[in-house]
Amino acid sequence: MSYLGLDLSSQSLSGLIIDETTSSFVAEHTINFTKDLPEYKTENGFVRGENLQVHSYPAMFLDALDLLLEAMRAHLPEVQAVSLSAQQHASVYLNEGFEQALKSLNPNQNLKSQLFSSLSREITPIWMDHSTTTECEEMTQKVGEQNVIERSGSPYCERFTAAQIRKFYKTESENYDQTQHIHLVSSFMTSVLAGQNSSIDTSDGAGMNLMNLGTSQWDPELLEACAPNLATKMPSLAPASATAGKISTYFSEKYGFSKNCDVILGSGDNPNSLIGCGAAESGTAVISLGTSDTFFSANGSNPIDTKGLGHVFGNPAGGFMSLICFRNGSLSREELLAHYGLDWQSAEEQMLKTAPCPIEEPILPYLVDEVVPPVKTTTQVSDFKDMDSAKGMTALIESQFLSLQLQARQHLPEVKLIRLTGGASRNKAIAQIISDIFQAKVECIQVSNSAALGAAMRAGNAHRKNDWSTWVSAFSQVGLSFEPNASNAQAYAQKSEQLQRLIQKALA
Ligand code: XUL
Repeated sequence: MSYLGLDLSSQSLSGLIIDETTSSFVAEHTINFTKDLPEYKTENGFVRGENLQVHSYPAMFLDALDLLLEAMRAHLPEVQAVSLSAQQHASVYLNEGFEQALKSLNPNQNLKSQLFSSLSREITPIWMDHSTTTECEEMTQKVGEQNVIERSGSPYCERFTAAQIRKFYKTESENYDQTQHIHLVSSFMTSVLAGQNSSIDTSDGAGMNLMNLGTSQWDPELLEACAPNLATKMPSLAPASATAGKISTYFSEKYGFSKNCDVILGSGDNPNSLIGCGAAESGTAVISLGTSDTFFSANGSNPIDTKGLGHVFGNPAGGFMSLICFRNGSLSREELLAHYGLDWQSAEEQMLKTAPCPIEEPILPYLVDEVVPPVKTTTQVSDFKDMDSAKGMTALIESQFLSLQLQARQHLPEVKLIRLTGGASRNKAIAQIISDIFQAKVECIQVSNSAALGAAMRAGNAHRKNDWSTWVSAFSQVGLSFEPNASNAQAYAQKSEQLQRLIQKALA
């Protein structure tokens, strides 16, 4: 019995097939947006516009899906169920032709040519877009900060869908009026796979500032504050384990899927990663090292983070998860790496010999505006010119995780076990620094794409209706693990205090 998990991240679309019977990984493939679809002229998979706008293209996602399934076709006939993970918050806008276009997809043509005319907006604003401060302020004024936190689990945030929808309505009102369905990327791609308009799953739906966490339904007051007639444009909400339908005949005829293959609702990358990392029960924190770094953990049935320091999303296994997102993740680390002309392997060797960094003061690690703490860009790679590469890389990475720990502490005062995932989780130096800073055991799960794994596990679990533990013990295997070095505890505690003072100064 095999299951396909798809992961549409900021930079790529990946597929991972797992086999439940043999507890094995069958196939994996990735389409890199920038490299494999150069006609969209993206950099790292997205486009930076003016005034902090960042967008991607739904048409590119469709092209990537055709390319990926073509490459994986040998394994697709065995797939019993498929589900998808996608970057959170990003929205896709569709007109009245969408449902009919889905129903009449012709396998002799590609997806893009048949669905392009259903888009009422050519771009999708993604989670890196920071251009909607005014819209956040307007909605906060109407609803009240504490009220939106208690209803939706987060204060109004620039990257969240409500602020993006409001901006679209304000700046392109005609196109907004033409819009009949507003999807998240996860529910858009799920609709395509199932050949019918899909529900949004409540885990990813919680990242929109529109869903009421208490009722798991759209919140009329939040919809009203966002844009006119919004209730008529929102798909229904359903749990992540719900079935969107059987796979569309486009995919069975073109790529050889069985006609019986189930499509399980898609969800966000962080909720999927929680599952893939085997952390769906409270007690284990996850740090995901990707384009953004995120810190998250399951938090039982308690939906409220009254301080609104981070966000509360749904846990696809039931209950809720809390999450903090940091914009200075891998791209900032890689910018400095490129400045030193290093590759990760040599940087890792140098850093293992250098941590803790011998420089006296930590450096503010914000090469781009940060979400939490809300500090504007403080640092450029040229600020590292007086440090050799070993010190510079160590200084940046230590400060990134000291900053992350300062925020994480406010959610989870005591962290005993961290599961590490994402591209950079293969780096032993980074893992050891995290273990030393938190003075906690760090375990790296063997599969680096825990979001695709989580989607595949969700597909399997929803199809088989069996226990999560079966999937976790078979697939969320721990590879390397790191014990905290007690002799570094004091140096990091001191640096943490210094960094906190620097942050307070930057915020003043
Ligand atoms: C979470 C967030 C990011 C994206 C990245 O709130 O914005 O982690 O989901 O894909």
